[in-house]
Amino acid sequence: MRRRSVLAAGAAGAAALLAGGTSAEAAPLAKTAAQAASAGDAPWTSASLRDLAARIGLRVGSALIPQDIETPSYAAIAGSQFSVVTPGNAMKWQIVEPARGSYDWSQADQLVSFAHANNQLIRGHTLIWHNQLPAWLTAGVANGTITSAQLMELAHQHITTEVTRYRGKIWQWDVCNEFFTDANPSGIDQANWWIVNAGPDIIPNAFTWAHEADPNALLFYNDYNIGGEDGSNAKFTAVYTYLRQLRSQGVPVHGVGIQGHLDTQYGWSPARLRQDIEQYAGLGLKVAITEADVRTFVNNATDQVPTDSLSQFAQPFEYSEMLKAALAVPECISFTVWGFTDSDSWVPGVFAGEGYAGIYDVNQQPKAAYYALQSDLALAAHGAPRRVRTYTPRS
Ligand code: 9MR
Repeated sequence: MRRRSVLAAGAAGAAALLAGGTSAEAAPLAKTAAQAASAGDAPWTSASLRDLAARIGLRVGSALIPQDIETPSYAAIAGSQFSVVTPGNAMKWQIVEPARGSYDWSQADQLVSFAHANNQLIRGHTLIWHNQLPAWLTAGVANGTITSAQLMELAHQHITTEVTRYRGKIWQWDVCNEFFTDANPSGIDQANWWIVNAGPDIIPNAFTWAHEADPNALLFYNDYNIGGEDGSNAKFTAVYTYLRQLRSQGVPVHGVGIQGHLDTQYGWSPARLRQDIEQYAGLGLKVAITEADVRTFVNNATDQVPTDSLSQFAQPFEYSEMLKAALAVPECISFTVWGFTDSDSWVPGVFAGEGYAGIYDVNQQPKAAYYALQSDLALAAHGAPRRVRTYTPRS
C-alpha cells in the first residue's frame, strides 16, 4: 500500500512535468492519485481515451466515414473511445450538393445520429476547401458560366444552408481549410482555386456567414505543417499573422486546427508544436489537433507492418509527444485522430509504401500508440491544466 502511494505521488509529479504544470498545480491532485491507487488495480489501464481525457475536460475524437460504422466491432470502438466525431468526408460540398440545388444529407445525418447516440460532440469538416468540390461547380467556373461574383454567392448559400441545417449540433466547424503555401516565406496560396476564382475575401466572408448561421459554433481555420513540422516555422508564422489580422478586424474566427499529419522519416519538433499552440492561444484562439496520424514505411498496404523496427517506437513516440504538447496548453480543447485503424487510414492510398499511421492495427486491435495516449491521458489527470470552457451544443 505504502509503495503504491509513493508511485502515485511520482505519477503526479511526472504528469506535472509532461503537461508543463508546476508541482504546486499537481499537489491537490496527488491525493486523488493516491486514493485511486489504494483502491486496487490501476483503473486507467482499462479506461477509454474519452473517459481519461474527460477528467481534464479534453475531448478526444476520430474522423469517421459511414461505411466503417456499419461494422459493429468498429462502431463499438468509435462510440466508446472517442467523445468527438469528425465526418471525414460526409460534410464536404461534393457530398452534400452533388447536383446544383439538390442536396444529399444522408451521410452527414448518419454520422450526426451516431454521435448523438454515443453522447459525442461533432467537428464539422469542412466548408471551404479547394478539394472535394462538386463537379458542377468546378466545371461551371472553368467554362465561365459561373462568374466570380456568382461563385461568392454560391459559397454564401452553401455555408448558410449547411451550417443552418446543423445549427446547434456542431461544436467546432472547420470553416476554411488549407489556404497557405508550404514555401518560406509562406502566405495565402495565390494559386488556390478559391483565391483565383473568388478572391481573398472568401476567407473572412466564409467566417462571417458561418457565424450568422450558427452564432454558437466555434469557427476554425484548419491547416497542416503549422505545428512543428516545418523547421523554419514559416507556415505557422504566416497563418498566425493572418489570423491575428482577421481577429483585429473583428472577423469571427475562434480557433485554429493543427492537422498533425506526421511521418517518422521527417524531422518534427514537439517543443515547437507546444510553442505554436501557446502562440495561437495568445491571440485568444482555441486550438484543436484535428487530423493526427503518424505514418511510416510498411511491408504492404494490407498488413502494414513497419519495415524498420525503430518505427515501432518512433510512431507511438510522436503520437505521445503530440498529445503532451496539446495537454500542456488549456486552450487546446480537442485531440482528433484521422481515422483510428490502419485499415481506414487515408495514408496507404496516398503515400506509396507508407502506412501504420493509426492507433489501432488492421485488425482493430490497439497498438502501442493507443497505449501511449492512454497512459499520457491517465497521467494528465494528475497534473495537466483543465481545458478552458467552451460552448456545449444543444442536444
Ligand atoms: O480522409 C479524406 C479522404 O477520404 C479523401 O479521399 C481526401 C480527399 O482529398 O480527404 C481526406 O481528408 C483530408 C481532410 O479533409 C483535409 N486534410 C487532409 C486530409 C487527408 O487528405
